[in-house]
Amino acid sequence: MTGFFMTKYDFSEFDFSAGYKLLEDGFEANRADQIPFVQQCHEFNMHHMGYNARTFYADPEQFVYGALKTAKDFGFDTPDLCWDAYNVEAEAIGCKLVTFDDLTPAIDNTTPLVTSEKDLARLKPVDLNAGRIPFAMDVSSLFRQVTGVEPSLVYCAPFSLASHVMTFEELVLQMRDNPAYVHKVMTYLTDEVLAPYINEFCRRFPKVTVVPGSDAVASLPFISMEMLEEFALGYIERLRSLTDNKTIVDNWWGDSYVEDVEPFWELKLRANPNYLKVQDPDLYRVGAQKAKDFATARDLPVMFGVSNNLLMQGPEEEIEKRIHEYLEISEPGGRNLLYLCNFSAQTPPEFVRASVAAIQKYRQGERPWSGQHSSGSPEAKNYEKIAKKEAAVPVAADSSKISTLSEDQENLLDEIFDSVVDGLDEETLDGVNRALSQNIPLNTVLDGALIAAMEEVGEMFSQGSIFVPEMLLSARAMKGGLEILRPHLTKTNAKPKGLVMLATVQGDVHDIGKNLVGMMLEGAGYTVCDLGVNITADEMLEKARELKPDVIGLSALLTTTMPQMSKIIKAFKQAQEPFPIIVGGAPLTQEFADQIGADGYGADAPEAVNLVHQLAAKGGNWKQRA
Ligand code: B12
Repeated sequence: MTGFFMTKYDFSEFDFSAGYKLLEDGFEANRADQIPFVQQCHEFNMHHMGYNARTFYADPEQFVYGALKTAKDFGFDTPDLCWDAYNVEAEAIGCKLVTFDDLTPAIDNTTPLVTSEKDLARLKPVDLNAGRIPFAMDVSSLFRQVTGVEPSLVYCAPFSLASHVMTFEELVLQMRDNPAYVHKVMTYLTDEVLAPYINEFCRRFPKVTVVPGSDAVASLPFISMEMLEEFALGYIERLRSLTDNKTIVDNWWGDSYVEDVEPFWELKLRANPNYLKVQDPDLYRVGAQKAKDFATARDLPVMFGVSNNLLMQGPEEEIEKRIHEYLEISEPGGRNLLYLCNFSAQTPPEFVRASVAAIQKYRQGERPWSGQHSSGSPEAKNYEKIAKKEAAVPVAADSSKISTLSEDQENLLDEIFDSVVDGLDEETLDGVNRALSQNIPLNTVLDGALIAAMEEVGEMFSQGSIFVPEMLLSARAMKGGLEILRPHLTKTNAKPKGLVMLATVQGDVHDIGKNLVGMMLEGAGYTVCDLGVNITADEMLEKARELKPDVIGLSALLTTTMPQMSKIIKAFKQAQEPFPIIVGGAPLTQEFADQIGADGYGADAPEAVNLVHQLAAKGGNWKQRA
């Protein structure tokens, strides 16, 4: 490990010294005459080189050669040596890594590594020869050998790592229920996994001064600012003190979700005192000038991140316009960096070329969009927020049953409703128990309090007045209430509204959104069978034949995995299995859903519930067609 490489690739064709000089100068006042750019693009490198992902993410020589060759082919200032940053440490301590032929590998946390303090006690300090830690070290060594530049180890920050080992939902719920347990998990990950790994890296590469970490999970609105400060920032600061202040984290999203963004930026600067980084879509919504002013007032460089969606979808003119706007706002005073946020395997090479061409054009003084700034404008506020369809009318609670209740009983239903909305488990359980002992009809408790409360929560989430954690807490309170009612409902033959089967498609392990959809559906009275993540068309077919669901819901968060949805729908059509299939996930649109022949598209969890209501109200399409 980290020896001298006798490599079969010819690295002599590369010279990025000018780009690295520019990059270094970009951080220093009045040194850079041009604004340097960096890009995240490991998957694009793999695709451009025609490599298989299983070797590319395992063979240091192929990985480094692919990065350097692609950078040269496309004229990047410097190559991107960042690998799949979220996976290495998790795999090394025992999480399951799934690999693919044409996509970045991913951690499958369907069966979490840590579900209790007992599991935690069994975990050992990280073994620095486990998983792909040797790959990460070797990539760094080889990179230094062939470029003469010090490498940077990109690590997975404590909070995102905790979401891998515990699952995101459990992490969020336990932060409220048992914060001491979460602190133990975070301390283990920080002290016994990340610090030893990073310190070993710094021992091997003593000239490295900055070790950047990735922490996308610790973003708004997935967690609140308070959670972020205590559980994410707290351990980044702890890690900094254990690593001679070399570690930083610079990729929290969600700047546009808070009314006053400056306190959020102050937290960002504690995680990364070196510069302020803000990326699209938040940057475009909040305004690049605002970010620039904030950084300048603190005498800090600023890094502007250009939207991966824009870079992938174009058009070229919009790419140029955005890049020129950010470069122009960057310029006065120097000390800026432009970040092209993720070229994926699906980003068309012509858009990558257009991005570099736009930068070169600007550098040469050709500035057709000069003075035309739109980030931060009123129109920009909704940038990349999916246009809301007109919300379907939710199924109303059966008010005829409620009206026969006494005033005390109605007050009790209100109490249960409020407990669910506020995410209070014990109060919800207590209220449901009291409702049972007072013989309030079961369906009234269900429809008039529990389900009605989740409808309210869904509405609040859609309006942006609550964040993901509040929704998770409400869903769990609702579930607790439902568990008490369930045996009684079964006795009275009350049936669930229907069965919904959910899955994240093959190649994709994003499940936070899908799980929320599942919880909201349970909250709305459906039985949910969640197949998990990375599910193939064959697995879907087999399970659907067994369960005969009323509706199937598919989720995808990556543009590279969206085509899997079409594959599944085709497989069902070919097999003449007429179950209605609905689709969702951040990069999807109604047009895409129509194009692949889905039976519906939902932009968020409340819309998913409405869609399922509509399809189930038709009696379940598949039953009619069968
Ligand atoms: C958290 C996160 C992760 C976590 C996922 C943890 C987990 N357990 O899910 C980790 C760190 C593991 C991760 C990994 C990766 N990620 Co990621 N990740 C994110 C992030 C920050 C948030 C996604 C999220 O959870 N949103 C919150 C939920 C609530 O929203 P949602 O999923 O959209 O769900 C809602 C709706 O879409 C809808 N919905 C969802 N499913 C369904 C289903 C149906 C049927 C219906 C009707 C509705 C519906 O309802 C939900 C609730 O309202 C986004 C960036 C961002 N700011 O959005 C990037 C992002 C999605 N990731 C991205 C990338 C590139 C990756 C990686 C390749 C990283 C890398 N470079 O190595 C890997 C890929 C792993 C894999 N193969 O899947 C890109 C995707 C780019 C693209 N468009 O293709 C994004 C956009 C970041 C970026 N700009 O580059 N990621």
